Amino acid sequence: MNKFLLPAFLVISLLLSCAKSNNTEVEVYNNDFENGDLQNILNGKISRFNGSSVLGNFNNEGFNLTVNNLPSHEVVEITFDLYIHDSWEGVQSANDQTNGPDIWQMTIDDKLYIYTTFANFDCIPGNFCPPQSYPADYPAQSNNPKTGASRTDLPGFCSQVEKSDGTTLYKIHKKISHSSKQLELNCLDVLKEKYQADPKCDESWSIDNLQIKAVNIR
Ligand SMILES: [Ca+2]
Ligand SMILES: [Ca+2]
Repeated sequence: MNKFLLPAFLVISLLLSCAKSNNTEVEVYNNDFENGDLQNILNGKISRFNGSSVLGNFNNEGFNLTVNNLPSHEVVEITFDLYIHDSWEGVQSANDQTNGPDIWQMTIDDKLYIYTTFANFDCIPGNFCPPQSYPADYPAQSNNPKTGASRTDLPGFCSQVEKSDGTTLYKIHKKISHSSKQLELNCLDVLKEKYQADPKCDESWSIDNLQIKAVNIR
């Protein structure tokens, strides 16, 4: 390389790396629920699942988290573990509403970002394999049970014993345009089940390791 080109290349590289450093992110919320912190959460409750404290479990209900005083930002990143416990039926029974559809949704500031169904079955060859919407939105029904899951080997919620339905872990990661100083996260389900002695043992969900970052991209 020409002896003048190398210093020029280094200066340009340095300028580019400085430009990138303007892209800042600030963690505005982080909760693993291990210390029982339910501050700013409406309808929050904590249970033990698989050796960890989780937010939940929920059946035909949900929670509301408000985060205040966000710094200047254009984007927020939301990540959490979503546990789908036991026998969700996905898009089944959409006509008679007996066992499904089993809907789960997430809104931020009243805007819907996830509106889906989960089917928590193991597909056995030769048997009916009830589809789910996730990772697409309801009423999509083109995905097999547990599509997009991170783990499928966890025990059910009540028995805490491994069984065929068990619990499925989905890693949720959403990056959305957002600039206001306050953020309201709402997660809830609309679960359908006709025959059930104990709804929260039949099908439910919980959340862990909830983190929210405010990102400044200017
Ligand atoms: Ca935890
Ligand atoms: Ca159901």
